[in-house]
Amino acid sequence: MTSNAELEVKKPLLEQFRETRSRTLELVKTLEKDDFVVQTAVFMSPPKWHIGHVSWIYEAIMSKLDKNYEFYSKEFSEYLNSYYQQFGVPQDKGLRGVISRPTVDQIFEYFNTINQRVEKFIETQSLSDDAVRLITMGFHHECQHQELLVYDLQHLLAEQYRPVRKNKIKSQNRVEKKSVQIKGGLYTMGFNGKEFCYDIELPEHKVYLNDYKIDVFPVTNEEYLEFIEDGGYETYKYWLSDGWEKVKENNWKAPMYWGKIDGKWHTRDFLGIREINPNEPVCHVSFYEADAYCKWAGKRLPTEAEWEKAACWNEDKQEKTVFPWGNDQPSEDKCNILESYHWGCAEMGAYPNGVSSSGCQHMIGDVWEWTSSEFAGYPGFKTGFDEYNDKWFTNQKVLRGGSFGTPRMSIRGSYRNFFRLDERWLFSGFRCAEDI
Ligand code: AVJ
Ligand code: FE
Repeated sequence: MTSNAELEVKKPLLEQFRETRSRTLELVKTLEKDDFVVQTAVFMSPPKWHIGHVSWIYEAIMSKLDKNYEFYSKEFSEYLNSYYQQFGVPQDKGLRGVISRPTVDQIFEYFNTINQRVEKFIETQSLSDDAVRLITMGFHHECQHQELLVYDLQHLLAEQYRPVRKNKIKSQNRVEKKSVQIKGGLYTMGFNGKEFCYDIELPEHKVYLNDYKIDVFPVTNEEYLEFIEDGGYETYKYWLSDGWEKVKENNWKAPMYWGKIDGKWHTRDFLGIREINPNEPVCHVSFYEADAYCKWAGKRLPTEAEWEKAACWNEDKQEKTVFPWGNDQPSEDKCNILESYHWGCAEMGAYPNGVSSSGCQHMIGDVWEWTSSEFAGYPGFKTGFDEYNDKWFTNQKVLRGGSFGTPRMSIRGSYRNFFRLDERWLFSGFRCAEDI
């Protein structure tokens, strides 16, 4: 017998689960079977692996909540375990695409079986607050992989012939280049909403900020081109030493996916091969490139605390909001990410361009924004799931905001994404800050 109180928790949990699972399937519905197996780079994963892995994580979660839980198959667990030593020795990431078994069909069968198991688990187990939190983390994990899957699909498909589609991207009408001033002092950073957040967004804690300036818009392609044309990639003095090494080692001359055709810069994405749109935020740059641009421009990257305060602090009301535009979740129709992927894909400005009360724009839903902050636990950090986030607390930088590929339900102002300093296959850009 399920009580009403339990139903109140279980019903939305089941709804969120189904919504998340069907979004995963939607994302791959136009693929051919051949597409599912290919891994186009060591940092990518084949679509079939994502489909399996997002399912496997629910098994990992259920095994933590129910000591008697039996995994579907040892072979599947070995292939689908990304990096959790606690569940055995994970397979080498670079080899995910050289394995033909489990087959694509078997992976989909697995996906469906796990659907039934999770639903049954939610329906029949008595769920503590911690159990609800862990299961919800499974949904958010799946959201993370939906975005990673989109990166991988772009890498897989943009490399191959595709007809050029009509460029549906809205131009952003960024006429004036300007920045806003933010008052310093003590700022309490971290998540303070009611819904789900990751362990790394907690606890809320005070940081001291000096007064600073931050740009209203992320750096655009047009602005970034000025850096390129001014010899940015050929001038050591703009670069961190490690960054300069990467520039030379990889022969970087522009952001990832850029190439010159008839003397003009083009990019390759879900729209096909198209000329650079000067108004879009620059995308597919590494931390090193973002940092070098800032140095060239006489500016700097914001810290993540500065980014968060500019995005979510309402000075008039003296309160922090969950999103730059307030506390309301972005609505479905304003950011139909699936529609974007399938029809001209990846539209910039997929989320409401809620101007933050500080006056900043496009802080969420265009590109992830590099910050100068090292990825580490906040003071008082407690792990929410061993190995998920906390073992990555070295040699990575925090990105804030969220991209046009981030699912709506997982977007919020306190979200901390993190990548290594030379990674640029994600939807990454940046905005500049300045001291006063
Ligand atoms: C936060 C995007 C770096 O890609 O490993 C996926 C997200 N964590 N599964 C990653 C994640 C566990 C993570 N990033
Ligand atoms: Fe994962």
